[in-house]
Amino acid sequence: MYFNKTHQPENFVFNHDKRNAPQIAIDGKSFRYNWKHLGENVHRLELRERRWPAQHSQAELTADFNTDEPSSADFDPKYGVTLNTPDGETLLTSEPGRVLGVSGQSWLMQFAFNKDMRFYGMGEKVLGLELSGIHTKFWNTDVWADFNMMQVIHGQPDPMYLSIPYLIVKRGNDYIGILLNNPYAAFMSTNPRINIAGQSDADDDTRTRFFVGAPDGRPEIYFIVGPTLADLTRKLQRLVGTTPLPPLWSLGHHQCRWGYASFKDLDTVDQQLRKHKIPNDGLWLDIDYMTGFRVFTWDQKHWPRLEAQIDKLQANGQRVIPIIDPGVKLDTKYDVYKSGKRAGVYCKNPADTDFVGFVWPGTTVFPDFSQPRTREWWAGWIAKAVATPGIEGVWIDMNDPSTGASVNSEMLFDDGKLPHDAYHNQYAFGMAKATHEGFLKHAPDQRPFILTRSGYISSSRYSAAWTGDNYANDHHLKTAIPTTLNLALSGLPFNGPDVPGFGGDASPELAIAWYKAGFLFPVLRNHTHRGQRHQEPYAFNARVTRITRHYIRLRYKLLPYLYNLFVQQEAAGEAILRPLFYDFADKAKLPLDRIEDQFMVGPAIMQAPHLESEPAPRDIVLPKANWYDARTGRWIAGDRTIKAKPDDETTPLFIRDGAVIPMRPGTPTDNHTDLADIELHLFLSPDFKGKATCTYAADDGLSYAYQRGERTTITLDVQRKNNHVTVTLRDADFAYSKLKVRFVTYGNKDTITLRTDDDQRELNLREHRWTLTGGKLTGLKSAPVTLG
Ligand code: NBV
Repeated sequence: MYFNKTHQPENFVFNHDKRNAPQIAIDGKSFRYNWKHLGENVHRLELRERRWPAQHSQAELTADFNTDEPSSADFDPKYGVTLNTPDGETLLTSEPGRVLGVSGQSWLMQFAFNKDMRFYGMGEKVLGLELSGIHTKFWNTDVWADFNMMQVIHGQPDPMYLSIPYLIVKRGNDYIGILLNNPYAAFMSTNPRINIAGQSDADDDTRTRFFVGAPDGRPEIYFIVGPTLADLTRKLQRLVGTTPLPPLWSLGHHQCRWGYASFKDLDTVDQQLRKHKIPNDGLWLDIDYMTGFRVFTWDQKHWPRLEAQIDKLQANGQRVIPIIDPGVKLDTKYDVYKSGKRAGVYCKNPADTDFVGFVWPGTTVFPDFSQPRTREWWAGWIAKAVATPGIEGVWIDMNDPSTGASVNSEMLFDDGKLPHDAYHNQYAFGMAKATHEGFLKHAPDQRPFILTRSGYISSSRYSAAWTGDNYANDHHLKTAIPTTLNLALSGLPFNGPDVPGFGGDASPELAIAWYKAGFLFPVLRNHTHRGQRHQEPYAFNARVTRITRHYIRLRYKLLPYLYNLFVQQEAAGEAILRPLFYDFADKAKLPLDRIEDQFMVGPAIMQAPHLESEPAPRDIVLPKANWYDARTGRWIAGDRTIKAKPDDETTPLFIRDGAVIPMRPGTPTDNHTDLADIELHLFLSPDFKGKATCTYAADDGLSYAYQRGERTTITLDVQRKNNHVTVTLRDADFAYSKLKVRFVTYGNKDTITLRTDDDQRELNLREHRWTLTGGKLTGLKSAPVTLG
């Protein structure tokens, strides 16, 4: 397949219908259409015609929107779509006379382009944050196998492992989203210049349009009017499925390496991490643990006494997370192969035998996850594999699917009836869903952690994603931020890159820069290619150990905050990492629309890291607010750009005025986080007016008991008047447990009154010094108060 050529409207025939026509007519064929307002300004357009007999997408969409909220959009066969703001301002229209085009099995919709449009989303792309002027495909690749290594290391390979055909169009501070529920190699073009062999000076007469489409598959398109980016993201997330609350331990630091060859290696990592008091939650096993790379086997020779060994690690607080590849070795003596053969679960080829590819174990067959019976069979093997105590998560790889030297077009689905292209992009989604089923089969009340390489629309329901095989260089460090942000805006917030780069050797400076930039990414996993230098946080030198440890500890200190962002994600679809224009209005005076080296972690924290291994001074845009500069402990005014100089220990990190941030007490040196034992940091500047509100939830961090009501939730209103801070507790429910809380405030003469329903008391405050990003901060801290 060509990755850099896409369908062009010039080769399509378009409809020319009258207003209100009951059907769309193209080239003598009649297309039935259905335009439906699903509620809350979310709309679905479906087209039916004989050439697309069935819907092949298995994405799990939930159209659970409030239909009382009016729509500000419309569809008509002559004029196509019109998407307005709720106030009636037009944001998007189809291009007149070019509403819908078809060309054989392919279809596309074309829209009028306006210069003020900005584009985002598109799932996993390494093309930067703002996506104007590109044409791109949605086709899961195995990046290192499908692209030239120079492009992998220094360039922008496209498409990547994970496909979500979703486009965000921004106009000023209004946003719309277009989601194609289509598993084929969908395509999008955001008004690129004509480009011939990399030269872009051809006569350019096409730049009035942008379009989206697919080479096959029944058209089903969702049009969402934000109006804000936060509204839009919440709606998309509810449509495709929010991320189920993950186990708390999955949000910790994880240590991986392709090449850990025995339990001795894992013990060494565990000992080193404990020796250096670096909190860590997961020790990851790459393919080295299997017998001849056969999935669902353990190499007893190099990994003897499995249960006892994992038990020992578990006693030290570590969880072991093995890799699982989908390919099953074609070996008639191998149980897994034999049972799959008996159950008839493998993909077929056109010759009606099992499709064979070449992966780690050699000749390999592939479970056909499009089939419920295959998922059931797979879930059975997963349930067995994770029955070993201490295994509460797995890592699913090579599910693009990667088939080595075999062309994957010959890998068919649904007993050979479904062409490869109809399921390719969904393969990892089916694998994650089946893996999830397996976990629940074994332990129905335990939240599993599944990390996937590839994915599709709705992958959020079953797995987190890491962004695949990156490289230890400045280029990959820089692209990691826009990639994770666009993934979050596309409905997959639980993601992150390999830190400090999978391929190549990170220099000590680069490792520090990666940790400073990535320590609050939703997934934080240190991973390295076999044969490269060891890149564990303690493996460089004392300076790297000290600095990376500081940031890992800071992540653990902020875990109650991070966890609560996930609570909000599950409940309302709120993004976790997000670009600045998610929380702040974009203004001509201080444009935010292309800032891809700064990001918000939830609504309260902004990072602006130095993204080089030789850090250089940089500009930081401070959106309109007061900001607490965590390096100096001073409040500074926003709505301007400031200069920042790099220094060894610190990273630019700012807290927004009015933030109430739940944290772990003290300096975490291990991974024992108790969500019911916290500090609440009240970041209220002397100028703070009004009321800050914070809702905090605590539960066991492990099971589904919270869904049965076993959760503690409090809401606090916080006000400041000069040096006096009043904290009012309301809407409290202590169904999980009481809360032990210490309050921290940042004015050095502050007093705090705590009001609850039946009590009002002044808190005793003592000076509190601590380190946030390297600089020493001084605040006032109360003794623990028990709520509930
Ligand atoms: O299993 C080996 C690697 C793994 O470490 C990596 O994280 C995956 O993305 N795997 C790919 C297979 C081969 C990589 C060249």
